Amino acid sequence: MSDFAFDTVIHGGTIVTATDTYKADIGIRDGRIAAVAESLAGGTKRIDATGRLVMPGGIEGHAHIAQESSTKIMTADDYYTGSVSAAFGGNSSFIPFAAQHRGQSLDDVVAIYDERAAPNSVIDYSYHLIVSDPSPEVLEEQLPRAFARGITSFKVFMTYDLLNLGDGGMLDVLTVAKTHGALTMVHAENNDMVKWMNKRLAAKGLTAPKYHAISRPELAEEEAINRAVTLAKLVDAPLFVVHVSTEAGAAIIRRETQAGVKLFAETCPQYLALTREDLDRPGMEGAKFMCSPPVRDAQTQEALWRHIQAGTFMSVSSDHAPYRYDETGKLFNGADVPYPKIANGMPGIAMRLPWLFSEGVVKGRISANQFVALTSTNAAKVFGMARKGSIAPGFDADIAIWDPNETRVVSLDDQHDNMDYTPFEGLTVTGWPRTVLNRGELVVEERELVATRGRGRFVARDTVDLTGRPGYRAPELDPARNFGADIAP
Ligand code: DUC
Ligand code: ZN
Ligand code: ZN
Repeated sequence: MSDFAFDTVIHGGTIVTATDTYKADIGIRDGRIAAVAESLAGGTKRIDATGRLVMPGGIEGHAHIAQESSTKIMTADDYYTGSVSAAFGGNSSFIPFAAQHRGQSLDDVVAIYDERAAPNSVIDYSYHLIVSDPSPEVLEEQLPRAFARGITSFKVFMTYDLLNLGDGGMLDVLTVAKTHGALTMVHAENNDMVKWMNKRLAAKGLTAPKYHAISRPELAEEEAINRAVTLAKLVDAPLFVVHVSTEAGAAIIRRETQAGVKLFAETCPQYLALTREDLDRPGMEGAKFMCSPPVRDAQTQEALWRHIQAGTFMSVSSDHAPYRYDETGKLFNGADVPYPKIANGMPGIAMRLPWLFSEGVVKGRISANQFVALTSTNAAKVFGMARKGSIAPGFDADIAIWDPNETRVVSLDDQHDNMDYTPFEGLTVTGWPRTVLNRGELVVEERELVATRGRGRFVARDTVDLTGRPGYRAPELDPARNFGADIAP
């Protein structure tokens, strides 16, 4: 191979993957990594990465972009601002949700999100579906069609009246997912516990935003995670528990993963960075920190860090759910409404990686390799993006070049989203991505956006990789036990 065969050479940097840290150059041709070697000459473009860390671009596995909530409040970010913000935060691809509202066909949902994403995204994208209406047509025809198109994961809810599927609905969708090699993601909070808490709080007039954090008890998450995992075990289907916010929930994930259950889970920076005291602000300001499940306390933060260190979580995702602090978002239903009428969610897609690098790697809680696994490599594997998430010949040239020493105080200007606040405002963060490539093309160059709108491509994803996860056989559904009832999915 000629030295001059590369479109781009990144030279002089320190490569960090999920397993290794070493000095080498990277040669890129036709959007892929063509060579990794001690020294590479040539390249139509040469990028000097001296003193920098060269890591796989982040893969954001949990974001709400151009998505209406079940009560019809639209997120502030569309696929342009959402992808731009993601890229400034070191991500080279993302997988937002495409949400079904009851009565809608999944074919229509996918078509709507294609229209929203394709002309706008500056980075590669895919979707997780949100399934709220598992009718026979959805289960038997529409979901399999979506899987065949490479949308191989979907989220279901155990809470919210307009989304909650009930245990029977969960079993139905888990079974379809298992049959097609797809992955069910779950928002696990006990709906009736939350409604009961809401009723008690309302009766006493306790409706300020800070009571949101009280209304969704830790036990509601613990109970629902336990139930979701048990339902998945019954049908031996893979399950991904999103936004785990409690020590007890994480402990269930750890125990059942060790037992071989086909289980995956994530937590999010807000559960490590914020506490319920952040909701206790004058007037409605606490609404900015409302998300579900809610942020908890310092003891929980410590416990979640220990679970990150021990490998309980396969990823740390942003759960970017941007609702502005105005009448389009948080104050959609009025400037002085009870907390159940305020949209749940906060922005953070640009902060996920810098915050985790600073609090995790710089402060010595996790290695840089663990950081890469948690922010890119594991998501690529579990969500079926075979060509992404690492730096090696044959992989897409999805690369983030970081200055590990740059220290800045977080401000709204750094977010490049369509928001009017960031919950991370004022935090001091060390280590920032400066340049991001996606399939070899520069998206952000030295903190300047250089990508054109709509350059990102849809990624058709593979089925979930369950290597090393033997699963669980319920005796009553085990043909080998010969109970004479052959009904196992
Ligand atoms: N669940 C999410 O994943 N994000 C925002 C709100 C919610 O309930
Ligand atoms: Zn959720
Ligand atoms: Zn979410």
